[in-house]
Amino acid sequence: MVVPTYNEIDNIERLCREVLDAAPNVQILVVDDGSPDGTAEKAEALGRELGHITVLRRTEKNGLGRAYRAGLRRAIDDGAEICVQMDADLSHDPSVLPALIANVEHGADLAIGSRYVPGGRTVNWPKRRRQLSRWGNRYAAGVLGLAINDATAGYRAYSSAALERMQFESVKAEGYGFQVEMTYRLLRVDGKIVEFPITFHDRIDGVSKMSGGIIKEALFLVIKLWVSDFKGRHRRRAEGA
Ligand SMILES: Nc1nc2c(ncn2[C@@H]2O[C@H](COP(=O)(O)OP(=O)(O)OP(=O)(O)O)[C@@H](O)[C@H]2O)c(=O)[nH]1
Ligand SMILES: [Mg+2]
Repeated sequence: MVVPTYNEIDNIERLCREVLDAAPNVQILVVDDGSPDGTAEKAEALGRELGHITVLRRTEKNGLGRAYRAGLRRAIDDGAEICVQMDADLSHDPSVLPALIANVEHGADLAIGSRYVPGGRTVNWPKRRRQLSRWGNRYAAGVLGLAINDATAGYRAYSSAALERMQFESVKAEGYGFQVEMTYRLLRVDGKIVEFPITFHDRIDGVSKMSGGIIKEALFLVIKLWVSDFKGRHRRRAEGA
């Protein structure tokens, strides 16, 4: 399980304990971008106490996408056959973990913890955030023709083979766009995606790292992907003619 962190000292202990309670065989890889609040040190201490936790320390806050690319690479190199992505802020319920993993064990390339399929929901999210997420998903799915209800979701389990097949390290986006681009890539290599309903809770402790820049990046990314898709189809048609 790859958990990117930046200043998550108030959440990291509860997260690690709950994850290991729910799924005792999981290996947690905390990818910390030099959090000044001591998140990495705390995670290392927890690792000494509980086992199953390693920390990949990076020196600069470089965005979610970069942290995930480095973390997924390390997890696969360390032998993981299934890689889970989870935020550190307890928005993603650890008790769902076995179900997400089971979906991949039973043949999915990607199991998405989805807020927008029947049974899924968001709790305590301000109306503005809820609408941004809902319309962001409709926009991405509509423009790119993705039959996915929650393409921006950050709670996911991938088969490592599928991650390699879609060449995840060349995914460019950094913020929410990262999840959209990963979903898009997987569908382009005919990956099988399952959406599993989750209840998403707004963070209680710590500070959100969401920004206007991240939203803008996602907006432009969808257009960029659409253009490259369009050009690809055009080229294939021309070659076929
Ligand atoms: N390593 C690393 N982790 C990050 C970075 N930005 C965010 N994170 C982590 O990524 C996860 C998601 O970030 P959040 O701030 O919760 O962003 P969000 O869930 O999109 O937004 P909220 O709904 O407001 O919480 C958290 O675990 C953060 O600590 C970064 O630049 N580097
Ligand atoms: Mg969050």
